[in-house]
Amino acid sequence: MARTFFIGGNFKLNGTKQSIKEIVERLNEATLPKDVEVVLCPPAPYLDYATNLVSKPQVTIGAQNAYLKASGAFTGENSVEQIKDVGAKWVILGHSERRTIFGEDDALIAEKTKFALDKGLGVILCIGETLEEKKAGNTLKVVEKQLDAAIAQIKDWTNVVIAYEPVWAIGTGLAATPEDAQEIHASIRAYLAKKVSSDVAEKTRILYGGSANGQNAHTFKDKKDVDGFLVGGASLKPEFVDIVNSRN
Ligand code: G2H
Repeated sequence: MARTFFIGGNFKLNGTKQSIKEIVERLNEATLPKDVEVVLCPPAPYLDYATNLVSKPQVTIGAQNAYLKASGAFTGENSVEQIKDVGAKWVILGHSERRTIFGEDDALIAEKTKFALDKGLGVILCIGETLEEKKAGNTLKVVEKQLDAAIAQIKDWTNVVIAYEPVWAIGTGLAATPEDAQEIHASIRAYLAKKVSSDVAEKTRILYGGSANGQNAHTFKDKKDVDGFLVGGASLKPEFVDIVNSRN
């Protein structure tokens, strides 16, 4: 079964109205493959603005985080309902920066995932090991534990995309090799088959994230379990278009 190539652009805490306009307009004007799904994730203040700028059907907007309450006394948070209200379709959950800087654990991320899916947002669920965990040979143990929490909460996987992002590769310029990424992605897919179902394993997109860029994206082209990328730094640059086109 062919899984639609998926490219997420995680702007993190970067961007202004001007720079976000330039990124979206670059995509609006580019020739993109029809069978690609692009999700741009600007900081929350720009979700509405970005939603109104996109003109291509294969490009939508996503948030970088969402809380698990619809409304109320939760200063500083953004709700799934508000994210949907401004036209965004996706949310990134479980990014390593949320886990390490903001102390989000597997249980909270799983709960947020369930909440967002129940309300109709797609979820880009991030998992990945640290350098210490990799060196100790614990990569699979770590990602399986992260997945276990989500598996316990997710009933319908249709709107879930998994992003495998080794923490040691994030923002370092040191991407995993295509061979290593393929091996981990295949293991993640096998784990989904074992713990959820072979159908979900077959259909769920597994993205690679961690220093993906315009130079290296095409080297993952023939890796059958790499279904796209979650791109950070390079999503702010013109080379993002090359990543979107990297399967051509
Ligand atoms: C990993 C990735 C995007 P970068 O965080 O989620 O960022 O491509 O800058 O490593």
